Amino acid sequence: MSTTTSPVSGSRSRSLPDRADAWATVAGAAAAAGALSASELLAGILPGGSSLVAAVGQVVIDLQPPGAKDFMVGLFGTNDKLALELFVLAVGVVVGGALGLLARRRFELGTAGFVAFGSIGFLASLGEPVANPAITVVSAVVSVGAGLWILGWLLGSIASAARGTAVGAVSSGRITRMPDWSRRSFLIRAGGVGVGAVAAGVMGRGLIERQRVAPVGSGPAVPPASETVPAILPEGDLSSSIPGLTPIVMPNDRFYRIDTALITPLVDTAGWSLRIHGLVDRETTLTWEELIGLPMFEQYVTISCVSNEVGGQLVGNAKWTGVRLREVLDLAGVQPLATQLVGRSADGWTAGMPTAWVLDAARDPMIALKMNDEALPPAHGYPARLIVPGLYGYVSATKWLQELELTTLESFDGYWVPLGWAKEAPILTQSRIDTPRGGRVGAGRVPVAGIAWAPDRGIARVEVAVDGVWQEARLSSPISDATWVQWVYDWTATPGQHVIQVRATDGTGETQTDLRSRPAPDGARGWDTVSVEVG
Ligand SMILES: Nc1nc2c(c(=O)[nH]1)N[C@H]1C(S)=C(S)[C@@H](COP(=O)(O)O)O[C@H]1N2
Ligand SMILES: [Mo]
Repeated sequence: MSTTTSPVSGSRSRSLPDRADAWATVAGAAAAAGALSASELLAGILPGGSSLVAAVGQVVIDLQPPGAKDFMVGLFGTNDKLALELFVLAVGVVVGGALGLLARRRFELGTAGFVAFGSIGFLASLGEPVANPAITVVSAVVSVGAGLWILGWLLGSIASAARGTAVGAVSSGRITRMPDWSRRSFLIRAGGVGVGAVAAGVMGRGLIERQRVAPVGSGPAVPPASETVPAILPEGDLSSSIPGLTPIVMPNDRFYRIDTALITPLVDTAGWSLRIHGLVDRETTLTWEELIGLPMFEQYVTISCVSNEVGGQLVGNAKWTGVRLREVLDLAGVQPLATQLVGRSADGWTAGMPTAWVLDAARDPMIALKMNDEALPPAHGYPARLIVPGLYGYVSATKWLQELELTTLESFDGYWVPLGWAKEAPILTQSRIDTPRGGRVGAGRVPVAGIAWAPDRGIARVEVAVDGVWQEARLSSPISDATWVQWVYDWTATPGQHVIQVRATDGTGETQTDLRSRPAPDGARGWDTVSVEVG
């Protein structure tokens, strides 16, 4: 450009690099999105591959950064997982934007950044139990390659537009913008990459989850139980006549799910074994065949998440089939010094519970292999998990079980304990109003109904208050002290605004406190309360 350029056109020509920088940022962000979605798609197509986003997200969960503790407190449900993965994705796209800027100046720098990015994802995926390192390396290389190709392609279109502008600037002395045609074509390309990335990412994640719906065990199937429980008849389930009431047995596909695994671990029964070690007389390892050769029994047990809020849905009742935990522990011989049993999963997660609780003959803790007569769904711990009546899931219900370690209460803390949750956590007595859940109802006879649970003390009584006047509700016949009951109160609703509350009394005679508390550190307290408008 000549030195005679006027100050005005000089300032205009400075706006070109600024715009080109903005476009380079967009190019880098699109390239990062392309790379991440390529990895998602590859992981969906190649079993044993690993999603870069999930791998990095898993590291974030497992590192539990101390500063993020408050954000992390809460036992990973579907929404937390989605939020974390979207966060990782957003960081990836922002870093990609920065790399786009670098790459516009020196493409090697951008390349180095993308390679570093891919390497971090690869290293993160090494911690994933189901990832195959060879497949992961290939998919990381292909993903980074796809990102760099997109970056080069988009930056190339900015560069050619800029060259066109420079020529125009010389000839006309005033064109300082990317011409419309090339800006449009850049935006179409970048937008196309973005749309393609979202589509590939969604499709890839769908394929990944599909791999994990059906059990993959190539070992023999679980034999029928020798000790069975009677089926629940329709007349024993009040939900058949009360719309909105929770069924006695929660179907597997509606059962709540909580765990720290972003991608469901896939465990094959063929290579699976259960190691029982620590303070035992003889360290013992059971293969899948050996485990399913033990006597099999069934029981209904209600499990709950400590993160369940008053009125929340993180509780479920299922028929579990499996072997008695004590029978397995006896094979190894629990030493008297052992005060804690630790369950450890295929993904390294741990739960610690008092041996006094699991060895108490009054209850039947189990290694469950079936849920409602089907092999455990992968999301619920296939092929084997612990079910311990009376304890919250985070201190007991180890899914994808691989190890039982006997130790002392002092010498080990399970996964959630250092994060501020109670070391010992029996399930608190709770009750929930399922219907009406609020809003408007018609006047006249309205069944107020829900469930109540106090595993494994049992439910003695449920009371319902309408506008503060307590009345006893009728209960479904309890399956056992370890399971929830349904309750119904036949209310004659009169026009106006009403407040409905519920409270349960457990088998020891203790009634739920009305003092509300948050779930942390040992479970939420308080009465479920809804307001309804009748008329
Ligand atoms: N391996 C593993 N097992 C786990 C968890 C986990 O994060 N990893 N979460 C526990 C928690 S907090 C609960 S509440 C129950 C939930 O079991 P569900 O998902 O089958 O309902 O699983 C428990 N078992
Ligand atoms: Mo939980």
